[in-house]
Amino acid sequence: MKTLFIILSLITGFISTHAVQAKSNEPTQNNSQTVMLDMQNMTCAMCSITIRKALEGVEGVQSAKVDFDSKTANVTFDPKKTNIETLLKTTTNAGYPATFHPEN
Ligand SMILES: [Cu+2]
Repeated sequence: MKTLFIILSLITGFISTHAVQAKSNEPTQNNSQTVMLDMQNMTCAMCSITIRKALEGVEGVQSAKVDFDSKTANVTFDPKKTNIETLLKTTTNAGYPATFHPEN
């Protein structure tokens, strides 16, 4: 019984050590993607705050910068946790239908 416990500890220790190494070896670029969204429905500065808060509430969103003058949102997110479709749905649900703005 004691031997079994030692073997199990060795195995779990081995797995966790390797999991940590695999994680730290991943390039950080793979964990974030930035997109630009167009939202023509914005009518005042308060709208941009509403949109920013809605986007920041999405799991995986790392930062959301909403600009009222250009009526755009710059969103950085973890592509493993969320996606553009979810971001578009989120702003639409908040009252601001958005479209994906491809980089020029
Ligand atoms: Cu407004």
